[in-house]
Amino acid sequence: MRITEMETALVELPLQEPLRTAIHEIRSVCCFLLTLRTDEGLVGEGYGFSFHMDRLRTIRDFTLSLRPLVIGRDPHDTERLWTDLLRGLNFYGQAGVAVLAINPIDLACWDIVGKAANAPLYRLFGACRDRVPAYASGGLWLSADLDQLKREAEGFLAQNFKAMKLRLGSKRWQDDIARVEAVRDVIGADIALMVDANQGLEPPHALKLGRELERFDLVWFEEPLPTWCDDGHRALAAALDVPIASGETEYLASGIRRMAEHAGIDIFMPDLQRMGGYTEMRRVCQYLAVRNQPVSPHIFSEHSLHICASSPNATWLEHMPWFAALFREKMTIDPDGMIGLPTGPGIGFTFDHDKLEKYRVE
Ligand code: SMN
Ligand code: MG
Repeated sequence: MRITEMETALVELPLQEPLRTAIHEIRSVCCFLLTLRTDEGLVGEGYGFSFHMDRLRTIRDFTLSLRPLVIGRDPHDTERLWTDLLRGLNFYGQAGVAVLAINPIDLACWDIVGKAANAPLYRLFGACRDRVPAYASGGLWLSADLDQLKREAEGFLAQNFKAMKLRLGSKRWQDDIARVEAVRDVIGADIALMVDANQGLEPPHALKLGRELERFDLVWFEEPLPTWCDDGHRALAAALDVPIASGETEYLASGIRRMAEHAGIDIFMPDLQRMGGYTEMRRVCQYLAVRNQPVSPHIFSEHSLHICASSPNATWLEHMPWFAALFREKMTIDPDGMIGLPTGPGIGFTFDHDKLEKYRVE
């Protein structure tokens, strides 16, 4: 089988309202859709994402520049192709745009591999479960006031979620504690709660806040410090009872390995597009399994489902609803807060090009 064509499209999905985290101002969700066609008629789909359309165009252009390395290749050669793409981009570094540009190609190749085998990807990867526990992540932003937080937490419970994530990073730690209290008041003690400071804190502030957070029985305290701050994370993890989660902003296995060896992180959250797709993502999850460390993939829920269902050390799926509009098939949350794996071949979520027409930009 050979790849014969590579097509791209840009879409901008609107948000109901602008969102804020400790470091992001989010106005819309920009996605770059990639379609690979083959001489056997099978089609593979992958996508990348950014909050900024002009910067996403640069990623798209990097991906298109890889065309000569992709056309004519057998999509089953995922490892060989991935190595060639990374080597082809070596001049631009092993992080950032160079790696983000590889991700949609790798996803689309794996989609074809699954379709050729007529099996959902997680079954080809080696299944360990058919449903995964999910936490709600599309809400409880730093931009929400206490009343809005309470309404959103109630909304998540009504949608069957048994876990949810709250963004922190207020100037005063007391304000963050009030946010946690407001959400715990609504959800009670039995619903799992995570918090995410999005790298927004200085070490002394993170330590003070972390100590105050210990009484809320949190699943994790995510990205308290800048991603590169290994010494600070190690000190924090040693001082606090609440588990420290991080990794979404690291690139490739080398980034996750540095963090695992030096930062004392308890829970790892590799991000599919910063890993450059499934090929490296699976390597990273297996590396963490060998270290007996838990993993909870960062966003891209439809695609991360296959990682959660084939990694014995995966704990929670992050349910981020932003990308649902891209696909014909939809995830559903069972009464016990679990999400089932798709039954269709490959990724099992296919671009809804008709509905996406109105979001297209060029
Ligand atoms: C996050 C996700 C997507 C955009 C901004 C912030 C957050 C998370 O760090 O982990 O969900
Ligand atoms: Mg995060």
